[in-house]
Amino acid sequence: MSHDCGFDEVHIDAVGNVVGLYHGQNTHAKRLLTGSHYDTVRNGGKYDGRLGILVPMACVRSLHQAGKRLPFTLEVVAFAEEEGQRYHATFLGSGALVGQFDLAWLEQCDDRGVSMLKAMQDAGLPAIPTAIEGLKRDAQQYLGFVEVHIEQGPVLCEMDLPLGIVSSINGNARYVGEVIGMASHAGTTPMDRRRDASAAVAELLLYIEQRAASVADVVGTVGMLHVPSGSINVVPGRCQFSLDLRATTDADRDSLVVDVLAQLKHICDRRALQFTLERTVTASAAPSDANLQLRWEMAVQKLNLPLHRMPSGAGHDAMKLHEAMPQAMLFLRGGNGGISHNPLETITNDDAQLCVDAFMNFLELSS
Ligand code: HGY
Ligand code: MN
Ligand code: MN
Repeated sequence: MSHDCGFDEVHIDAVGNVVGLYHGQNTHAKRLLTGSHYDTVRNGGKYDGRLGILVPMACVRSLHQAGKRLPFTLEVVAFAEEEGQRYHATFLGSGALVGQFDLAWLEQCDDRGVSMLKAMQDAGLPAIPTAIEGLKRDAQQYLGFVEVHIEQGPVLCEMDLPLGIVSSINGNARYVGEVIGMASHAGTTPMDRRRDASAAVAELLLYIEQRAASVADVVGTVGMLHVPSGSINVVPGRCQFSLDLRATTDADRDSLVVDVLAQLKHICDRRALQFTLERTVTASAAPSDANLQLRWEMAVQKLNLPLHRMPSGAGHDAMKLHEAMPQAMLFLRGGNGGISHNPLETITNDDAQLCVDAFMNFLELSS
């Protein structure tokens, strides 16, 4: 994001978000906020997040080259951290814009013992509470937030559609936990005398798989499993794990959470094990704003493309901005069957161009 791309102002904010402003005809006019995240999951793809930064940048460049100004200022934000990989601070960048940066996060240490505070300072960020709290946007100054994102699933690919209209973003609850049993000799401990922590987590994982599969659009994932200082010939006395539980409604999400936590307790009681559990993410389901969604639909129809409305199984920065202002998203088809959070994530140039064209239509329809 730079001045030669056409932005009038560009800066890095107190938490590492990169913010670009393309002034409107009247600098006192309301702003339209857009953007996405530039961080990725470990061993992720190239387009998750970044597409939603590069597409509005391409629009700014076209507007600048044409000497065209919109009736509103376009504010493009590249969010510093959405995935919550290094620290348990999901939606860190977008959360700061809605006043939800938890200052306690600064004390969190990563797996090398580096605190978030030090990591921010090493990156040249002020990392001081007043600067961070000052990032909160006044929602009254905004028309809303729009985000372009790859679908990260197979739907548009299988329907052979380049663009999709997001109707709602699924609600999400995440936990990190540990089951504690007793390490013992793998050769001499009889099967009925073990307090095997990893067997308990395995039992929970299979429960989650069948419980989630029993309700439409509900998903549950144990993405991280770790036996600390495990050995091939030792019954695991500890097993760390994560939970990622999602549904299209908060009610379905919460019902899944209740069942999974009850099953965890039941398994540990039966096996005479203990467990710890920390909730790290609670993100409410985020229905799209009807007016902004309609404008996306009109923008896509202007390209003579069919409309397909769909929920988002993935979480996005838009669900954070949803807590402060109207939001709506546009999906772009992913290649390779829509695989994502994987280096095989891919898009085509033609589809990317359609996405830019749809965004330009959206801006014109908003003018
Ligand atoms: O996990 C998600 O849904 C997103 O990639 N943060
Ligand atoms: Mn992601
Ligand atoms: Mn993403």
